[in-house]
Amino acid sequence: MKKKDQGIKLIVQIPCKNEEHYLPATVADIPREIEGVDRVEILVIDDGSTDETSKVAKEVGVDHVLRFTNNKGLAAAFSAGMDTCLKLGADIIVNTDADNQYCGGDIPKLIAPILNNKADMVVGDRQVETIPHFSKTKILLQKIGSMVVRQLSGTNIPDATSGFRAFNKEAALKLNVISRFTYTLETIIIAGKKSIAVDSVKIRTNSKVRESRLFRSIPYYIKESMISLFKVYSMYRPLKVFTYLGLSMFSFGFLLGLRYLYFYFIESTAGHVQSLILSAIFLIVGFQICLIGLVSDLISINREKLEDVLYRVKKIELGYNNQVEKQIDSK
Ligand SMILES: Nc1nc2c(ncn2[C@@H]2O[C@H](COP(=O)(O)OP(=O)(O)O)[C@@H](O)[C@H]2O)c(=O)[nH]1
Ligand SMILES: [Mg+2]
Repeated sequence: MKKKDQGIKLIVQIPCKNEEHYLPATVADIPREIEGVDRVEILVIDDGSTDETSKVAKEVGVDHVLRFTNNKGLAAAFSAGMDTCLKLGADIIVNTDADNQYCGGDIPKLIAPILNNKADMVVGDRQVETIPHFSKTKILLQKIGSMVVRQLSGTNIPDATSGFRAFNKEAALKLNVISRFTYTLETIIIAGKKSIAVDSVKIRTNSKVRESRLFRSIPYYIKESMISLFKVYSMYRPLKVFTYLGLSMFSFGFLLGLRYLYFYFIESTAGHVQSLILSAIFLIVGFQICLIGLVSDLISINREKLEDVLYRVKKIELGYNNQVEKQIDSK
């Protein structure tokens, strides 16, 4: 546990799966002395690598290695890393990729808004359109993805899939990730919904050393991203999601019903029973989906309370409960 007089501690976490070849360059690129920070440490999360990632990490001077016995996925590794950083007494956590995609020299720029108390979470903006090795399709997908995330989260982040990020303790305590595939989109939505102050700074990227493992194929990437977005958004705004869905079905059924009544009373033509049945089905199902929305909303209120309890428990566990909140300005 961190002692009070130790100053500001920054931990750079690197989630890794089979990264023995690229990790040394990534670690070498991380500055060990940064203005405004008293100590810089590095944590590698070795997600069940079958190569020598953990050994290499120690050889190149990584301070902490968290090793999983099997592969749990990037989002799980990210969360476990955040937890570990907090336990190691981090005041600021920076996440970066093991393939040296992001320029370590930009870490001071990335953490500046946190040091200046302007943000709780900062996302590095790669300016994807300027990256030479990104295909046109990849750039377009990243742009669309970022736009959707901006809409859903109500934030203004230009590069939502960037893995180069900084968090302060407050943000790290509040972000509970549920996805398995990626934490990038989810954390921005949670930040928006929980009013965590998010900022973005332009950062540089290094040249490509290997193919992306997350962007395995376009359909896979789209599918996983959409599942993650839908799950998280409906978790935080269930009433909205279900009401939109339910009301559109209900409206369709209603219009179909009107059509039946028109034929029955005005035109006095028999038949159209099939459309009446369809109308009834849409009306009933649409109404029930709205009700499911209500129930989900009640459940989500419980989740909010549980998350608040979790936040407080984590603080007690980490020994923060005796520290006066930064925001309180007492005499
Ligand atoms: N923990 C964990 N990390 C992974 C996994 N797959 C990729 N990564 C890490 O995620 C980061 C980004 O992966 P990368 O393949 O470069 O994807 P990119 O961001 O699309 O370039 C790297 O640090 C990888 O080591 C995984 O299954 N588990
Ligand atoms: Mg990469």
